[in-house]
Amino acid sequence: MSPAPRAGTVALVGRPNAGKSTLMNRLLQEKVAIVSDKPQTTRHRLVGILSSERGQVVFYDTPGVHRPLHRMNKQMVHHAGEALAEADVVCLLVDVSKAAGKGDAFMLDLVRRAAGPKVLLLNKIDLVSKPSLLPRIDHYSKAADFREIVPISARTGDGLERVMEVLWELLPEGPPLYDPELLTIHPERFLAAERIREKVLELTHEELPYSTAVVIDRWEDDDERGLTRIYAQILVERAGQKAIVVGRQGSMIKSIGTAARLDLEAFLERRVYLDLHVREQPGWREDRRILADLDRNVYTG
Ligand SMILES: Nc1nc2c(ncn2[C@@H]2O[C@H](COP(=O)(O)OP(=O)(O)OP(=O)(O)O)[C@@H](O)[C@H]2O)c(=O)[nH]1
Ligand SMILES: [Mg+2]
Repeated sequence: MSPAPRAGTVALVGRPNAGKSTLMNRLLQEKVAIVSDKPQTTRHRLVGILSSERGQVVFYDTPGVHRPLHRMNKQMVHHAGEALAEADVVCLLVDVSKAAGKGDAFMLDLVRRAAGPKVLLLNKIDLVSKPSLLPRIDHYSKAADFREIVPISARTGDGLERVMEVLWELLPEGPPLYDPELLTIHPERFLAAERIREKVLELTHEELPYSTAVVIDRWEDDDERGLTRIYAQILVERAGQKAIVVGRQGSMIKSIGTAARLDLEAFLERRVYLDLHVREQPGWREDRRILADLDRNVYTG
């Protein structure tokens, strides 16, 4: 007899850049969350749904926990805290290629307070030697009550079978929470805006990745021509930032636009006309209304 199906929520939490979004995408075998080499990429609680004959795992990919300096960042950290408190199982991801610091101690403290079972995922083992993991494992096994400590590489897939095994064992028995056909609950518009933001993150540096947001203004499906027209704005905070995103004779915005359009065409499986406009919006990261608008798009189309 096959075991009773299981279903529940799993929060992926950790410091910025630990590899949470990479891990969720890898486990889902689909790109739901955008990924970048800059910290603070994920800004909301993202839902990724994995359904199989064993049941359903609903992943919460969360913003990396950091010391928030803007209203937006406070919200980010709040989203992570909420996911942590609500999930059936908490997975703490740690980047083992970096030395543990104060931020890690703070993160451990948050995780320790979660009620449900906790699992520690030591990520990026492709970057370090195996023996160097041993003192880390020893440290964390004393620091919190982890049901399991699994060394993984979200990039290569190393250790992920074990992760799934552990999660299935820890999740409660029960029916699926969502339609098993669903991969995520986020509307296409939000996922498209994120993909555009991913290209901004990829192609810009310094403070720009932190101070940009993407807003979709208009979305027109032209079924006759098999084309979707997307009009989007890239918000920046200052005139100098706008100049960088636009680039010399528009070269940067053109590169962002081309990369984003190709990605959107593959994602939407149709031709895309993408119109990008850079808008200076001083202090948007503090602006309640703008933040609320950005937030709303995450869950409703
Ligand atoms: N070498 C290596 N790189 C990894 C691995 N997992 C993630 N990365 C890289 O680490 C960087 C951060 O990955 P993300 O998945 O965006 O990290 P995150 O934890 O979601 O980050 P935030 O959303 O900013 O909190 C990216 O450049 C990834 O390609 C891994 O196992 N090995
Ligand atoms: Mg992320």
